[in-house]
Amino acid sequence: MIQANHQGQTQKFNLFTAAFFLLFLTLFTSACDNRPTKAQLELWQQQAIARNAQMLKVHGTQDTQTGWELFVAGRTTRPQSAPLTWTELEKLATTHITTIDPNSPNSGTMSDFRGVPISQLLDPYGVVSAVREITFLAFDGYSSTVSLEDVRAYPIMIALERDGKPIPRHEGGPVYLTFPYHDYPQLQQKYPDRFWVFYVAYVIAGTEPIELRVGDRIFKNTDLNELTQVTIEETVGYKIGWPSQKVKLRGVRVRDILKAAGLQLPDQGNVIIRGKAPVYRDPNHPIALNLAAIKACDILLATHWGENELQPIPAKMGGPLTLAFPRECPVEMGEQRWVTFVQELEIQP
Ligand SMILES: Nc1nc2c(c(=O)[nH]1)N[C@H]1C(S)=C(S)[C@@H](COP(=O)(O)O)O[C@H]1N2
Ligand SMILES: [Mo]
Repeated sequence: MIQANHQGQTQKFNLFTAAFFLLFLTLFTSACDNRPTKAQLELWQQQAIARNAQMLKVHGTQDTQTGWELFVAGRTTRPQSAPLTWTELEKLATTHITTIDPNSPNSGTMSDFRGVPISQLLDPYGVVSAVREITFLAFDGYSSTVSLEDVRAYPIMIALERDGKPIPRHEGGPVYLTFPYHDYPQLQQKYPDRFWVFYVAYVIAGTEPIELRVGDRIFKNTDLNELTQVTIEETVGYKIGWPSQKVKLRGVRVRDILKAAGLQLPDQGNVIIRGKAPVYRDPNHPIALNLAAIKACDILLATHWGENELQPIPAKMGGPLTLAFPRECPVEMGEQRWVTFVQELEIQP
Protein backbone atom coordinates (compact mmCIF):
# COMPACT_ATOMS: atom_id res chain seq x y z
CA MET A 1 0.00 0.00 0.00
CA ILE A 2 2.60 2.47 1.10
CA GLN A 3 4.79 1.46 -1.80
CA ALA A 4 2.01 2.06 -4.33
CA ASN A 5 1.25 5.40 -2.82
CA HIS A 6 4.83 6.47 -2.98
CA GLN A 7 5.07 5.59 -6.65
CA GLY A 8 1.93 7.55 -7.43
CA GLN A 9 3.46 10.56 -5.77
CA THR A 10 6.69 10.25 -7.75
CA GLN A 11 4.78 10.00 -10.97
CA LYS A 12 2.82 13.15 -10.16
CA PHE A 13 6.04 14.86 -9.36
CA ASN A 14 7.53 14.01 -12.75
CA LEU A 15 4.39 15.01 -14.58
CA PHE A 16 4.27 18.26 -12.77
CA THR A 17 7.92 19.09 -13.26
CA ALA A 18 7.42 18.57 -16.97
CA ALA A 19 4.34 20.79 -16.89
CA PHE A 20 6.34 23.54 -15.24
CA PHE A 21 9.00 23.39 -17.93
CA LEU A 22 6.34 23.70 -20.57
CA LEU A 23 4.67 26.50 -18.71
CA PHE A 24 7.78 28.62 -18.67
CA LEU A 25 8.59 27.87 -22.25
CA THR A 26 5.13 28.74 -23.49
CA LEU A 27 4.63 31.65 -21.16
CA PHE A 28 7.79 33.39 -22.27
CA THR A 29 8.02 32.40 -25.87
CA SER A 30 4.45 33.00 -26.97
CA ALA A 31 2.16 34.55 -24.40
CA CYS A 32 4.29 37.52 -23.41
CA ASP A 33 5.53 40.49 -25.38
CA ASN A 34 8.27 41.29 -22.90
CA ARG A 35 10.81 38.54 -23.13
CA PRO A 36 13.23 37.83 -20.32
CA THR A 37 16.83 36.85 -20.96
CA LYS A 38 17.91 33.23 -21.28
CA ALA A 39 19.61 33.42 -17.88
CA GLN A 40 16.42 34.70 -16.27
CA LEU A 41 14.42 31.96 -17.92
CA GLU A 42 16.78 29.29 -16.65
CA LEU A 43 16.71 30.73 -13.15
CA TRP A 44 12.92 30.86 -13.15
CA GLN A 45 12.72 27.29 -14.38
CA GLN A 46 14.96 26.15 -11.57
CA GLN A 47 12.97 28.13 -9.05
CA ALA A 48 9.67 26.77 -10.36
CA ILE A 49 10.96 23.21 -10.11
CA ALA A 50 12.28 23.80 -6.60
CA ARG A 51 9.02 25.44 -5.56
CA ASN A 52 7.00 22.63 -6.97
CA ALA A 53 9.12 20.01 -5.23
CA GLN A 54 8.55 21.85 -1.96
CA MET A 55 4.89 22.13 -2.64
CA LEU A 56 4.50 18.45 -3.33
CA LYS A 57 6.32 17.65 -0.12
CA VAL A 58 3.76 19.65 1.83
CA HIS A 59 0.80 18.49 -0.23
CA GLY A 60 1.96 14.89 -0.26
CA THR A 61 1.65 14.57 3.49
CA GLN A 62 -1.94 15.68 3.83
CA ASP A 63 -5.33 15.15 2.30
CA THR A 64 -5.09 17.99 -0.19
CA GLN A 65 -8.80 18.11 -0.89
CA THR A 66 -10.77 18.03 2.33
CA GLY A 67 -7.91 19.84 4.10
CA TRP A 68 -8.00 22.74 1.65
CA GLU A 69 -8.74 26.24 2.92
CA LEU A 70 -9.66 29.23 0.81
CA PHE A 71 -9.17 32.70 2.26
CA VAL A 72 -11.13 35.73 1.12
CA ALA A 73 -9.03 38.82 1.86
CA GLY A 74 -8.60 42.42 0.83
CA ARG A 75 -10.91 45.37 0.94
CA THR A 76 -14.21 43.98 2.16
CA THR A 77 -16.91 45.59 4.30
CA ARG A 78 -17.49 42.51 6.46
CA PRO A 79 -14.04 40.96 6.80
CA GLN A 80 -13.83 37.48 8.29
CA SER A 81 -10.51 36.04 9.24
CA ALA A 82 -11.49 32.36 9.11
CA PRO A 83 -10.96 30.69 5.74
CA LEU A 84 -13.68 28.82 3.89
CA THR A 85 -13.34 25.10 4.57
CA TRP A 86 -13.84 22.33 2.05
CA THR A 87 -17.26 21.56 3.54
CA GLU A 88 -18.34 25.18 3.12
CA LEU A 89 -17.03 25.33 -0.44
CA GLU A 90 -18.80 22.08 -1.29
CA LYS A 91 -22.09 23.53 -0.08
CA LEU A 92 -21.66 26.61 -2.28
CA ALA A 93 -20.49 24.70 -5.35
CA THR A 94 -23.79 24.26 -7.16
CA THR A 95 -23.05 26.08 -10.42
CA HIS A 96 -22.09 24.21 -13.59
CA ILE A 97 -20.27 25.55 -16.62
CA THR A 98 -19.46 23.56 -19.72
CA THR A 99 -16.35 24.64 -21.56
CA ILE A 100 -13.04 23.43 -22.90
CA ASP A 101 -10.30 23.28 -20.28
CA PRO A 102 -7.24 24.79 -21.96
CA ASN A 103 -4.91 23.16 -19.44
CA SER A 104 -6.36 19.67 -19.41
CA PRO A 105 -4.38 16.79 -20.97
CA ASN A 106 -7.31 16.26 -23.38
CA SER A 107 -7.83 19.96 -23.88
CA GLY A 108 -9.79 19.79 -27.13
CA THR A 109 -12.84 18.30 -25.44
CA MET A 110 -15.61 19.93 -23.44
CA SER A 111 -15.72 19.50 -19.68
CA ASP A 112 -18.43 20.07 -17.14
CA PHE A 113 -17.15 22.04 -14.15
CA ARG A 114 -18.97 22.32 -10.85
CA GLY A 115 -18.01 25.21 -8.59
CA VAL A 116 -18.69 28.49 -6.82
CA PRO A 117 -19.04 31.67 -8.89
CA ILE A 118 -16.68 34.35 -7.56
CA SER A 119 -19.44 36.93 -7.18
CA GLN A 120 -21.34 34.52 -4.94
CA LEU A 121 -18.20 33.73 -2.97
CA LEU A 122 -17.63 37.45 -2.34
CA ASP A 123 -21.23 38.33 -1.41
CA PRO A 124 -21.06 37.50 2.32
CA TYR A 125 -17.88 39.61 2.65
CA GLY A 126 -19.13 42.68 0.79
CA VAL A 127 -16.63 44.44 -1.45
CA VAL A 128 -15.59 48.05 -0.77
CA SER A 129 -16.96 50.26 -3.54
CA ALA A 130 -13.52 51.50 -4.65
CA VAL A 131 -12.43 47.95 -5.55
CA ARG A 132 -12.02 47.35 -9.28
CA GLU A 133 -10.12 44.07 -9.42
CA ILE A 134 -10.06 40.63 -7.83
CA THR A 135 -6.75 38.78 -7.53
CA PHE A 136 -6.44 35.01 -7.22
CA LEU A 137 -3.30 33.90 -5.41
CA ALA A 138 -2.28 30.26 -5.58
CA PHE A 139 -0.43 27.98 -3.19
CA ASP A 140 2.74 28.31 -5.31
CA GLY A 141 2.72 32.13 -5.42
CA TYR A 142 1.24 32.27 -8.93
CA SER A 143 -1.61 34.72 -9.41
CA SER A 144 -4.01 36.26 -11.88
CA THR A 145 -6.25 39.31 -11.68
CA VAL A 146 -9.74 39.77 -13.12
CA SER A 147 -11.92 42.89 -13.15
CA LEU A 148 -14.71 42.97 -10.58
CA GLU A 149 -17.07 43.95 -13.37
CA ASP A 150 -16.35 40.70 -15.23
CA VAL A 151 -16.61 38.64 -12.05
CA ARG A 152 -20.11 40.10 -11.63
CA ALA A 153 -21.09 39.73 -15.28
CA TYR A 154 -19.92 36.14 -15.91
CA PRO A 155 -19.90 32.87 -13.97
CA ILE A 156 -16.11 32.90 -13.58
CA MET A 157 -15.75 30.37 -10.81
CA ILE A 158 -13.68 28.32 -8.42
CA ALA A 159 -14.23 24.75 -9.61
CA LEU A 160 -14.17 21.78 -7.25
CA GLU A 161 -15.06 19.13 -9.80
CA ARG A 162 -14.54 18.38 -13.48
CA ASP A 163 -16.87 15.87 -15.14
CA GLY A 164 -18.20 14.73 -11.80
CA LYS A 165 -14.76 14.00 -10.35
CA PRO A 166 -12.41 15.88 -8.05
CA ILE A 167 -9.67 17.72 -9.97
CA PRO A 168 -6.33 16.01 -9.23
CA ARG A 169 -3.58 18.01 -7.63
CA HIS A 170 -1.33 17.63 -10.68
CA GLU A 171 -4.09 18.97 -12.93
CA GLY A 172 -4.65 22.13 -10.95
CA GLY A 173 -6.94 20.88 -8.18
CA PRO A 174 -8.35 20.77 -5.65
CA VAL A 175 -9.69 24.27 -6.45
CA TYR A 176 -9.20 25.63 -9.93
CA LEU A 177 -10.17 29.04 -11.32
CA THR A 178 -12.25 28.46 -14.46
CA PHE A 179 -13.67 30.76 -17.14
CA PRO A 180 -16.85 30.00 -19.15
CA TYR A 181 -15.11 30.27 -22.53
CA HIS A 182 -17.77 28.34 -24.40
CA ASP A 183 -20.78 30.49 -23.45
CA TYR A 184 -18.79 33.75 -23.50
CA PRO A 185 -16.05 33.42 -26.14
CA GLN A 186 -15.01 37.05 -25.58
CA LEU A 187 -13.48 35.94 -22.26
CA GLN A 188 -10.89 33.86 -24.04
CA GLN A 189 -9.12 36.90 -25.50
CA LYS A 190 -9.29 38.91 -22.31
CA TYR A 191 -8.37 36.06 -19.95
CA PRO A 192 -6.27 33.50 -21.84
CA ASP A 193 -5.00 30.16 -20.50
CA ARG A 194 -2.61 31.65 -17.98
CA PHE A 195 -5.53 33.18 -16.04
CA TRP A 196 -6.79 29.72 -15.05
CA VAL A 197 -5.13 29.55 -11.64
CA PHE A 198 -4.39 26.16 -10.09
CA TYR A 199 -4.81 25.43 -6.37
CA VAL A 200 -6.18 28.84 -5.44
CA ALA A 201 -5.44 29.75 -1.82
CA TYR A 202 -6.56 33.42 -1.62
CA VAL A 203 -9.20 35.55 -3.29
CA ILE A 204 -8.15 39.19 -2.75
CA ALA A 205 -10.52 42.13 -3.29
CA GLY A 206 -8.56 45.14 -4.55
CA THR A 207 -5.17 45.71 -2.91
CA GLU A 208 -4.85 45.11 0.82
CA PRO A 209 -3.56 47.87 3.10
CA ILE A 210 0.03 47.33 4.26
CA GLU A 211 0.29 45.24 7.40
CA LEU A 212 3.80 43.99 8.04
CA ARG A 213 4.51 41.95 11.17
CA VAL A 214 8.02 42.31 12.60
CA GLY A 215 8.44 40.62 15.97
CA ASP A 216 5.45 41.82 17.96
CA ARG A 217 5.09 45.04 15.97
CA ILE A 218 2.80 45.73 13.05
CA PHE A 219 3.95 48.29 10.47
CA LYS A 220 1.25 50.03 8.48
CA ASN A 221 1.62 52.33 5.52
CA THR A 222 2.12 55.40 7.71
CA ASP A 223 4.82 53.64 9.78
CA LEU A 224 6.81 52.76 6.67
CA ASN A 225 6.40 56.30 5.31
CA GLU A 226 8.26 57.62 8.34
CA LEU A 227 11.38 55.59 7.49
CA THR A 228 14.03 56.61 4.93
CA GLN A 229 12.70 56.09 1.41
CA VAL A 230 15.07 54.46 -1.05
CA THR A 231 14.58 54.27 -4.82
CA ILE A 232 16.35 51.76 -7.04
CA GLU A 233 16.07 51.06 -10.76
CA GLU A 234 16.11 47.37 -11.61
CA THR A 235 15.00 44.59 -13.85
CA VAL A 236 12.71 42.72 -11.50
CA GLY A 237 12.50 39.00 -10.83
CA TYR A 238 8.76 39.00 -10.16
CA LYS A 239 7.06 36.81 -12.69
CA ILE A 240 3.57 38.20 -12.94
CA GLY A 241 2.31 41.56 -14.12
CA TRP A 242 5.66 43.41 -14.31
CA PRO A 243 7.39 44.87 -17.35
CA SER A 244 10.60 43.08 -18.32
CA GLN A 245 12.55 46.31 -18.79
CA LYS A 246 13.98 48.24 -15.85
CA VAL A 247 11.54 49.89 -13.51
CA LYS A 248 11.88 52.19 -10.52
CA LEU A 249 11.09 50.68 -7.15
CA ARG A 250 10.68 52.75 -4.03
CA GLY A 251 10.53 51.39 -0.54
CA VAL A 252 12.21 50.98 2.82
CA ARG A 253 15.41 49.06 3.64
CA VAL A 254 14.83 45.76 5.43
CA ARG A 255 17.53 46.68 7.96
CA ASP A 256 15.84 50.01 8.72
CA ILE A 257 12.55 48.25 9.39
CA LEU A 258 14.21 45.73 11.73
CA LYS A 259 15.84 48.60 13.63
CA ALA A 260 12.61 50.56 13.79
CA ALA A 261 11.02 47.47 15.34
CA GLY A 262 13.64 47.72 18.09
CA LEU A 263 15.48 44.56 17.05
CA GLN A 264 19.24 44.10 17.39
CA LEU A 265 20.91 42.72 14.31
CA PRO A 266 23.16 39.84 15.35
CA ASP A 267 26.51 39.35 13.58
CA GLN A 268 25.34 36.19 11.91
CA GLY A 269 22.07 34.65 10.95
CA ASN A 270 19.21 35.23 8.60
CA VAL A 271 16.14 37.29 8.13
CA ILE A 272 13.16 35.11 7.25
CA ILE A 273 10.74 36.72 4.80
CA ARG A 274 7.19 35.41 4.81
CA GLY A 275 4.70 36.12 2.05
CA LYS A 276 1.03 35.40 1.71
CA ALA A 277 1.32 32.40 -0.61
CA PRO A 278 1.66 29.18 1.41
CA VAL A 279 4.87 28.32 -0.44
CA TYR A 280 6.40 31.50 1.04
CA ARG A 281 5.39 30.48 4.58
CA ASP A 282 6.56 26.88 4.57
CA PRO A 283 8.40 26.40 7.89
CA ASN A 284 10.58 23.67 6.35
CA HIS A 285 11.73 25.87 3.46
CA PRO A 286 11.78 29.47 4.63
CA ILE A 287 12.94 32.32 2.42
CA ALA A 288 16.08 33.27 4.32
CA LEU A 289 18.25 36.30 3.57
CA ASN A 290 21.72 36.45 5.02
CA LEU A 291 22.11 39.22 7.61
CA ALA A 292 25.45 40.16 6.04
CA ALA A 293 23.62 40.99 2.80
CA ILE A 294 20.86 42.84 4.66
CA LYS A 295 23.52 45.01 6.31
CA ALA A 296 25.73 45.48 3.26
CA CYS A 297 23.17 46.64 0.75
CA ASP A 298 19.78 48.18 0.25
CA ILE A 299 17.49 45.15 0.10
CA LEU A 300 14.08 46.79 0.15
CA LEU A 301 10.50 46.15 0.90
CA ALA A 302 9.03 48.07 -2.02
CA THR A 303 5.75 49.93 -1.74
CA HIS A 304 5.85 51.92 -5.00
CA TRP A 305 6.90 51.32 -8.57
CA GLY A 306 6.90 53.16 -11.86
CA GLU A 307 8.50 53.73 -15.19
CA ASN A 308 8.19 57.50 -14.69
CA GLU A 309 5.68 58.43 -11.99
CA LEU A 310 5.75 56.22 -8.91
CA GLN A 311 2.53 54.59 -7.78
CA PRO A 312 1.58 52.07 -5.08
CA ILE A 313 2.20 48.42 -6.06
CA PRO A 314 -1.24 46.86 -6.70
CA ALA A 315 -2.25 43.26 -5.88
CA LYS A 316 -2.07 42.57 -9.60
CA MET A 317 1.71 42.95 -9.23
CA GLY A 318 2.03 41.24 -5.84
CA GLY A 319 1.49 44.37 -3.76
CA PRO A 320 1.15 46.21 -1.48
CA LEU A 321 4.60 45.06 -0.32
CA THR A 322 7.28 43.20 -2.32
CA LEU A 323 10.90 42.25 -1.68
CA ALA A 324 13.39 43.94 -4.01
CA PHE A 325 17.13 43.60 -4.60
CA PRO A 326 19.57 46.11 -6.05
CA ARG A 327 21.91 44.47 -8.57
CA GLU A 328 25.00 44.99 -6.43
CA CYS A 329 23.70 42.97 -3.48
CA PRO A 330 25.90 40.03 -2.51
CA VAL A 331 22.97 37.64 -2.72
CA GLU A 332 23.48 34.56 -4.82
CA MET A 333 21.15 34.48 -7.78
CA GLY A 334 19.98 31.00 -6.79
CA GLU A 335 18.63 32.19 -3.49
CA GLN A 336 17.42 35.54 -4.73
CA ARG A 337 13.66 35.46 -4.41
CA TRP A 338 11.53 38.39 -5.39
CA VAL A 339 8.85 37.57 -2.84
CA THR A 340 5.43 39.14 -3.43
CA PHE A 341 2.62 39.87 -0.93
CA VAL A 342 5.21 40.19 1.89
CA GLN A 343 3.62 39.93 5.36
CA GLU A 344 6.29 39.22 7.93
CA LEU A 345 10.00 39.54 8.82
CA GLU A 346 11.74 37.54 11.49
CA ILE A 347 15.39 37.40 12.62
CA GLN A 348 16.83 33.92 13.04
CA PRO A 349 20.27 34.14 14.65
N1 LIG B 1 -1.08 27.96 -9.47
C1 LIG B 1 -0.66 28.06 -10.74
N2 LIG B 1 -1.57 28.22 -11.71
C2 LIG B 1 -1.19 28.37 -13.00
C3 LIG B 1 0.17 28.37 -13.36
C4 LIG B 1 1.11 28.20 -12.29
O1 LIG B 1 2.33 28.17 -12.49
N3 LIG B 1 0.65 28.04 -11.01
N4 LIG B 1 0.51 28.58 -14.68
C5 LIG B 1 -0.46 29.23 -15.56
C6 LIG B 1 -0.10 29.23 -16.96
S1 LIG B 1 1.15 30.26 -17.47
C7 LIG B 1 -0.78 28.47 -17.88
S2 LIG B 1 -0.50 28.58 -19.54
C8 LIG B 1 -1.74 27.49 -17.41
C9 LIG B 1 -1.31 26.12 -17.84
O2 LIG B 1 -0.13 25.77 -17.20
P1 LIG B 1 0.56 24.39 -17.55
O3 LIG B 1 1.15 24.57 -18.92
O4 LIG B 1 1.59 24.20 -16.48
O5 LIG B 1 -0.50 23.34 -17.51
O6 LIG B 1 -1.93 27.47 -16.01
C10 LIG B 1 -1.85 28.70 -15.35
N5 LIG B 1 -2.14 28.53 -13.94
MO1 LIG C 1 1.39 29.78 -19.66
